[in-house]
Amino acid sequence: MRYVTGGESHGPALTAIVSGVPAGLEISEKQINADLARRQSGYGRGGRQQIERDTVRVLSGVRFGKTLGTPVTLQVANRDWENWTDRMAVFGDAPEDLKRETTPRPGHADLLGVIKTDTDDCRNILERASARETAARVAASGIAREFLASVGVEVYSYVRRIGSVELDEGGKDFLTLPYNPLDIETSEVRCPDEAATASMKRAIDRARQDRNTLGGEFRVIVTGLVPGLGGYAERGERLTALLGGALFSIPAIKGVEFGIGFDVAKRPGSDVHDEIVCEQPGGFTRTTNRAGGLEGGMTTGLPLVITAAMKPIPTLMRPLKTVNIDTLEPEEASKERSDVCAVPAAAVVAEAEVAFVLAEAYLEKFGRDNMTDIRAAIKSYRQRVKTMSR
Ligand code: EPS
Repeated sequence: MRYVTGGESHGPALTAIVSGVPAGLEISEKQINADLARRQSGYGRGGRQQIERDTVRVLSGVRFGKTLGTPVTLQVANRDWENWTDRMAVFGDAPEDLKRETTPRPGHADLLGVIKTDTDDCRNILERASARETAARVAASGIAREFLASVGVEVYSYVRRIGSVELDEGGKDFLTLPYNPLDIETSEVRCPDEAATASMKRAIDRARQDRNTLGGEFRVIVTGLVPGLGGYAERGERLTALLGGALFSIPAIKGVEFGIGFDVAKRPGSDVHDEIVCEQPGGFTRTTNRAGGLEGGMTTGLPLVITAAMKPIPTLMRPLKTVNIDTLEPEEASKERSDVCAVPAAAVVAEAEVAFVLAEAYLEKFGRDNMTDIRAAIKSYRQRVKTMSR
């Protein structure tokens, strides 16, 4: 299963085409819209989210609510487009009074995009480098999520840090989902703890007053996976690499850790690896989940635990110094309407990316044509794994 997206932030729409989708998978527009709404939410978002009401339109690949096994085309309209029809016109000349963006923001793709594409307007870059594109990713991954749900896999995310405010997670073993999903979904920053939520919101308020921005950390947790997804034999099948790559493809993601993450470098081997036991019924499992559900590039069957760090958004209301690309004189970087903090939204986008990689890993292992054969293959594999451990 693969996807490609098209669309500018202030163009008419964002589009995603998902190919390699098996036939017979039930798709719910409502579910995709719920994920789109989760991506739009979060304390610290900017004015754009007041304009948009992201909803999906499915244009191909689905009939009577089920996939046909053909490419699925999904579209999310940009409501803001109507305010940009002249400045973002697809054809015709630029308006006489068009104000080009000539002061690239440090930390954004502006400057290097201008150099790379030989343009004199940072808008040509920022329209696509904008995290608005992630709405198309979330829509596309709706297909992957439906697939995973239909084989018993659930994908969650929560925020564990905003700036210097960290959720105290002492004592969590990650052998199961450590929080109640409702506590996550009802927090304005996707943090399952009320006191931490309040502190994070205060930190965002302070950053806004200071005309600054904040990054943070979030976790994605996936439950219900079969062991042995991915592979150890080829670089392109190691899930650690595929998941890491997918997460690093999200704008502003600067770090990804699995399980105890960088702590592996500090601890002795006996405090890093997870001892193997065989339970009846159930089969092979582990007493700890420090590896975060991946060993040798494959799933262990325990929850997948991934932590990612997001940098603060580079659009600052108290801008950093830059150089004007017309005059080559020092100037302040451009100020665009933007978010103070988008960590909760990035967590939802990360769920989407992780879901896509895992859905593809299932299809690689269990076949791609139709849901009946795939479900049968998973059932028989689960049975074999159980029998092996008797
Ligand atoms: C975003 C839409 C954008 C930004 C933000 C994310 O809308 P606008 O540029 O019209 O305000 O709010 O984009 C960025 C953070 C960025 O760096 O470009 C969205 O829908 O997620």
